Amino acid sequence: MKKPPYLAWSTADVNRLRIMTIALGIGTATGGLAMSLSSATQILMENGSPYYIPATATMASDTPIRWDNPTPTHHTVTHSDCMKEDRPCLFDSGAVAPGGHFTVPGLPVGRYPYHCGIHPIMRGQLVVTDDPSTPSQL
Ligand SMILES: [Cu+2]
Repeated sequence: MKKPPYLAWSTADVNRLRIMTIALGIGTATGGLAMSLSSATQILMENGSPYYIPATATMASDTPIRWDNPTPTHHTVTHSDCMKEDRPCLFDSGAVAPGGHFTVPGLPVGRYPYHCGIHPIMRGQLVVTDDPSTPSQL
C-alpha cells in the first residue's frame, strides 16, 4: 500500500527540523536555543590567564559543552586539530562576540586541546571520559 502524501511530508519536515536544530546547536553564538543547559559543562572565556575557566574541563561523553564570552573582546573556541591537515577538526566556533556563547552538543571520549584563533596564547583542554561518575565540571 502506498503511503499517503501527508505522511511523506511529515517525515521530511521532522528530518529538516532535526538538521536545523543540530546546525544551530553547533553554530549559534546567541541565545534562544531550546537545549537543556542545566547539565552542560560551562566554560568561561577570560582576557587574562588562564583564559578559559576551567582551563582543563572534564566531562562525560554525552555532556554538552558551552563556552560563554563575558569579555568585551571577540574570541574563538578552535579544536587544535583544525590546524592539522591529517586530523579531523571537531569544533571551531568562529568569532564569538562579547556576550555570546558557543555550544558543542557532546564529544567522543578523548582529549581535545583547543585555543583561540584570534589570541593563540589562549589555550584550554577538554577531557571527555566514559566514566558515568564524572562530574559535569571540574
Ligand atoms: Cu581570544
